[in-house]
Amino acid sequence: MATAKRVLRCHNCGAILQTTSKKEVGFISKAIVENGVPKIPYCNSCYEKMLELNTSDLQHETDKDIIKILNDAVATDSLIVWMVDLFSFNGTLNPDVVKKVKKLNVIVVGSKRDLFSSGVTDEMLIRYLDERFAEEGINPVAIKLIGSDDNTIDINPIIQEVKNQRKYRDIYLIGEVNSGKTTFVNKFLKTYVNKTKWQIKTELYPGTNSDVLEIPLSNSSFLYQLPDLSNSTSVVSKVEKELVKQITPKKEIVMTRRFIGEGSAIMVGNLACLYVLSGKHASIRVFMGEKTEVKVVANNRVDQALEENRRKKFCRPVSERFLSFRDYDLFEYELEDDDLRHDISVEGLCWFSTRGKGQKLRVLLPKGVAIKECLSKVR
Ligand SMILES: Nc1nc2c(ncn2[C@@H]2O[C@H](COP(=O)(O)OP(=O)(O)OP(=O)(O)O)[C@@H](O)[C@H]2O)c(=O)[nH]1
Ligand SMILES: [Mg+2]
Repeated sequence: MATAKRVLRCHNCGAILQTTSKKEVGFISKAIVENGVPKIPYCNSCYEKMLELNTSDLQHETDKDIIKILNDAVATDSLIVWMVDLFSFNGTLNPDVVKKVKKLNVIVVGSKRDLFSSGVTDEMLIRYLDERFAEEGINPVAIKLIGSDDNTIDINPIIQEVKNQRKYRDIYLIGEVNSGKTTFVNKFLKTYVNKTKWQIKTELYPGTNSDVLEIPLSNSSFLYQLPDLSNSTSVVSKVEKELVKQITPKKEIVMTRRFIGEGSAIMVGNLACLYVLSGKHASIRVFMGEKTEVKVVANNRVDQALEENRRKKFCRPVSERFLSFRDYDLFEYELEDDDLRHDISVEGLCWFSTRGKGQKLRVLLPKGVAIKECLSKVR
């Protein structure tokens, strides 16, 4: 009597699994079968596609011109002023730029301080910036904050700090799109008096195709404002223009709380979602722009809820660019049980904050967007 042998199908495409022909459907490597077929088996072709689904290039795009210009900054041991937008910055710095400026004196300026409530102290934000830059091997010589894009803010303390640190050297001002460089320079120019033989001008930087603003500081030193660093890992670079307006806070950053536990998830429009995979009920704070909305759904309904939200727009912002789960990446974190407040930040959109109790969390976000877990910005 013959015994029955189980015939296995690929869990994804349903093809009958076979080890004989790579060209035919359902091919699975002999080695995998010999090591014991996985409980949920996939043919090689589906398996590779799945791997692609969950990985995407998180590299910042780096403009070659910026690197060329920074080579000059290195050669002349110049002072770097690095502006970061305190709302969207989540600690992911462009590694090529980091590598260049590491050996130089760097002053970090956090812009848009005015978007944080009065309960958030300068010390908290400065400590946050210090920790994020230190992680990348940069120990800033000073960290300053700047807020408000009207003219009420006094930037003299920053100018004084820059003067102290400069010691007759050139200054290179760098920062991502919208980090506040122009606003800062315009304020600086309000009280600037040109006592040099040079003019302020915007010119193609030698050997590049990039315009650089040059402000003479003495007859032999300049402030150079570089072109924008790429924000290719920010939600801002992935969504439609109108949506950028929606997610960028104009007023004080909103903090909303949801008390959720295992099996629940918080959607932020269709641009991010935090799932609680395991852990007790806990308060999760979401910090975001005033037009951004959140909604709690069951973990196992997230894909469906995203699909419904695209049609009904019950939780904004909704981008038309993300049509299915294939357009998102997933990351998981197991927080330490340290009772400290941790942030999981989605660059350019929001950050989730909760106390570390050893809970397991999963985050869904548009492919290529940078995510980072660290101790909280607002503690
Ligand atoms: N609330 C607030 N908004 C600011 C501040 N600084 C700049 N902004 C706003 O942020 C946006 C970008 O500022 P810019 O100064 O143009 O930034 P940039 O780095 O020169 O950016 P691009 O040249 O556009 O790449 C503008 O809408 C400003 O009004 C600030 O301190 N607080
Ligand atoms: Mg500008």
